[in-house]
Amino acid sequence: MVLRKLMGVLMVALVVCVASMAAANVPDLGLSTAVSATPGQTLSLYNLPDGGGNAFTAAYILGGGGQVDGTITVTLKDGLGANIVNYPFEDLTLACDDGLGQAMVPCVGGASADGNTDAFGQTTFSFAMNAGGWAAANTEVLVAGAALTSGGVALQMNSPDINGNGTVELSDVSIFSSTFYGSYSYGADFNADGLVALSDVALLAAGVGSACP
Ligand SMILES: [Ca+2]
Ligand SMILES: [Ca+2]
Repeated sequence: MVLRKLMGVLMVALVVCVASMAAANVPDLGLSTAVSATPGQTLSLYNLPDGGGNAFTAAYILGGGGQVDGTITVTLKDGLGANIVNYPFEDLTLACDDGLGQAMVPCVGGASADGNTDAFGQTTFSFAMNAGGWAAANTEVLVAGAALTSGGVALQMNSPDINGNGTVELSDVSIFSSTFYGSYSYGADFNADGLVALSDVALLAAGVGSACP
């Protein structure tokens, strides 16, 4: 009888132990966080498929006002609140999708973190991405393909690769022209100042011929 009770206690201890092992070192999407270096302002990033677009440190303020640091810092925590150290950078990626058919389209491996997480469970997104496409939506941080439930950052994405096919070519120029002479589209407002103007033509020209590596 005593032995049976003891076995029962041992079994419970084993189950608890296995459960906490499962939570340890596995990123918790609710406890892990993503923050912008310039919180409280909606920013916009100009991307090119060949990586020649802007670094996050030179993000445009949406609506005009110049460029500020839009670096994203991610802190990875497990279900017990402990830092996740040395999590692989290639499994930390960004997505920007308005759910209405417009999205940032990264090249293969083109939107991953700067490096593996450090001793504090942290890494950043600061370097220029390899990406095209656009969306007037928040940027989400994905951990092994799943978005943080704690929320994304107020950073929109656009690119002269307006159609998001990985190359800035004639069809993008044609889409741009129809916006330039037609109604406003954020997708063609590369400096995000609220107007599709000559300064955007310059940013379009700078991107012509750019392609995914
Ligand atoms: Ca294109
Ligand atoms: Ca503009």
